[in-house]
Amino acid sequence: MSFLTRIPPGCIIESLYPLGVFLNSGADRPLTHKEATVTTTKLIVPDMSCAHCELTIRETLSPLAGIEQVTVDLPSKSVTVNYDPAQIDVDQMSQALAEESYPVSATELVAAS
Ligand SMILES: [Cu+2]
Repeated sequence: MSFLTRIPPGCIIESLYPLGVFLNSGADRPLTHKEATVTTTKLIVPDMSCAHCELTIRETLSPLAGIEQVTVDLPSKSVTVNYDPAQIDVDQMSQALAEESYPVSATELVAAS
């Protein structure tokens, strides 16, 4: 948590993570403004039903350019993605998942950059 003290007051990063999601928690370096241009969106994927689905979804999204982090939650059938909006958008993620037979039924912006 010590890195928090290095974020200047009023830095945009504070408004980025209203849900307490810290991308680089544990990283032994200060967050920069460049790294802060990360958007978080939740994708609802109703067809995921087991750990295998979870793995497929993670392996589909993770390699895409601009994807920073993929967190799959099976019980809520949601995929929380941290990404650089300059490199990839939600439509591209949805399309990649649809091609793997995991269509996205809804999306919810969690935090914009
Ligand atoms: Cu499955």
